[in-house]
Amino acid sequence: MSQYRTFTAADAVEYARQYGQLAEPQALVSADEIGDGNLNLVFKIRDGDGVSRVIVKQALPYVRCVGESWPLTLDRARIEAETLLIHGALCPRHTVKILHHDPELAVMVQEDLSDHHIWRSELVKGRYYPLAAGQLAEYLAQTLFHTSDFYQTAQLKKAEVSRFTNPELCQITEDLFFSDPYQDHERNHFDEALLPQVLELRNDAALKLAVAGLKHRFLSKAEALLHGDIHSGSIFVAEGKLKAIDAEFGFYGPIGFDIGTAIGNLLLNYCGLPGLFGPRDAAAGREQRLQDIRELWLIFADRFLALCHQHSRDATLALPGYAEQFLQQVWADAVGYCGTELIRRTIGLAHVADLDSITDAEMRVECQRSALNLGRVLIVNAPHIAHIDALLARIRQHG
Ligand code: SR1
Ligand code: MG
Repeated sequence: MSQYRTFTAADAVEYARQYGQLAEPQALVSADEIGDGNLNLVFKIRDGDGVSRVIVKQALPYVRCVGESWPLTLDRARIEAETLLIHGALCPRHTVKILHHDPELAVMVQEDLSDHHIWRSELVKGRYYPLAAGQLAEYLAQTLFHTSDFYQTAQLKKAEVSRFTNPELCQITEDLFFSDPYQDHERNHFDEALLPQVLELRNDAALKLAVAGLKHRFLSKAEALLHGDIHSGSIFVAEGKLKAIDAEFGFYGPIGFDIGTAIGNLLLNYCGLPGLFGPRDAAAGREQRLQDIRELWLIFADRFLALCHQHSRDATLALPGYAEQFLQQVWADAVGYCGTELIRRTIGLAHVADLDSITDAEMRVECQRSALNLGRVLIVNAPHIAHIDALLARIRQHG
């Protein structure tokens, strides 16, 4: 029986030899720890020519970006592997392949994606992947429809909700998205110049009421097995290809949360582009982001509805018109959650390079202001932003 221990590079090589499903496992000779996320160890396992062949990922018993003072369940590694295995079965083209996992060691072996790049890093460099938004929409439609009540039987769905109950990781989201940014909290950090706007957010009663509703729906709407953290740093892209990774926040939650997180990260890039490239050179990229967002929603809605019409197994939910009505609620949730992502990534614990890597301090603050302003507008007005073109109009007006 395996017992948890934190892997060294040598342990990771040995593990990859055993479980990496390679024809010549002894060809694996070295490992680099390359984890730059907030939570885990990630080893690239290389052969004698230095070529990366497989990835070994291990959860640490604490939050890596904070340290041992913030302990965190190792069960997240099981949840991540099992979520990716399910998502991989439903949408193999756009989900990283899990070759092996061990819940006790909190470790998994994944396919190597060295020929891909993290989407956020590419967006920050101004590189455009025209198919990515549509591919992400396909991933979201397939995974969210097939794990929803439209498709799963009520009995199985309830068992799955229990298997994917993820209280500690959900609490991180509950705190970081819906609480910290709206109060004085030691986890928050932001430029002093933003303080007046931050204080306005904390005193905005209508905003806080809308955020309470979003938090309540996050806590209670078990609609589908979400990725739970589908930002542009959890997505690998290459020309014509896209793969989702990093699903440790997976749980049964509101479908609009995944959609809103995805759109929110494209919008963070939209807000940051003038600071990254200068206002004039940013115009084309900003237009691309708006088209990405339009495509993401329209393709998701089209695919999700087609799946409902063709494959719904619940006779009551298959009633003509019900899927359309349901999708309208998903849309309203998505707009609201998108707003919370904009705000928490600007003033909360976990920031993004789209804003924070802007070198000119004044421009950086200006871009952060626009992200905060847009986030507030979207949260407060979500119920009145009826469709994608109304959203794009609001973004053009406030972003
Ligand atoms: C303490 S974890 C901070 C953030 O990193 C993850 O990627 C999630 O987005 C989480 O909110
Ligand atoms: Mg992650």
